[in-house]
Amino acid sequence: MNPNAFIILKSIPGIGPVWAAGILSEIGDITAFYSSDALANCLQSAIYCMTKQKNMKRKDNEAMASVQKFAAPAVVNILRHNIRQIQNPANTDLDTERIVENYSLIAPRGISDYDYFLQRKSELYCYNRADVKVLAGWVVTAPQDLEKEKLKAFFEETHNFLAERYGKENVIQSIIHADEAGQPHLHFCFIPVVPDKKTRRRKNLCR
Ligand SMILES: [Mn+2]
Repeated sequence: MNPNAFIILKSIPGIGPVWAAGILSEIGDITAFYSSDALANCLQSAIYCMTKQKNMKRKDNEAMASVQKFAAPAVVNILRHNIRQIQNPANTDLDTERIVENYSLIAPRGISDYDYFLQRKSELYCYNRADVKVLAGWVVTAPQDLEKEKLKAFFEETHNFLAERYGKENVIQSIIHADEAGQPHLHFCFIPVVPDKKTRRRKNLCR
């Protein structure tokens, strides 16, 4: 594990020692996993722990983070949903007037996010099975008491930390939503890639 990860994570406004330690202990260091199954299990327990924590009352000065995983058939829709290209989304609390406040932390690539996803995925080895989780996402919600002027820095630092951790080339979307009820939050979607020691191929998280 990168000993700096805790310090870097904790330096993000709103992520205190408790959350930093929590995130690191749930997810560990992705590069430490040489087996995709080990990583998948870790992500699964992360989701489980984060779900359990939902029942705990969050302090106003704490950020909230949770993990999502998606199999291939869900990817195109989740990416479109994040950029508000779904006509009749399931969440009805979207405020259409505030959609303009949503923004991306990734420079335009000239191709759609889904096409970039397909392109990057084609460079990786991946089990050919329908249940393989080919996309993962962190949802990081800003602390309730963070001043508005600090929101931008909060999301940028969180993005930089995660992009460094999972590899910039694996980041598919990094989008701030300000048009939903509750606090603004970051959707950071990436292809979870682990190095395969045996074949030395770059390998996708596969389960
Ligand atoms: Mn959202």
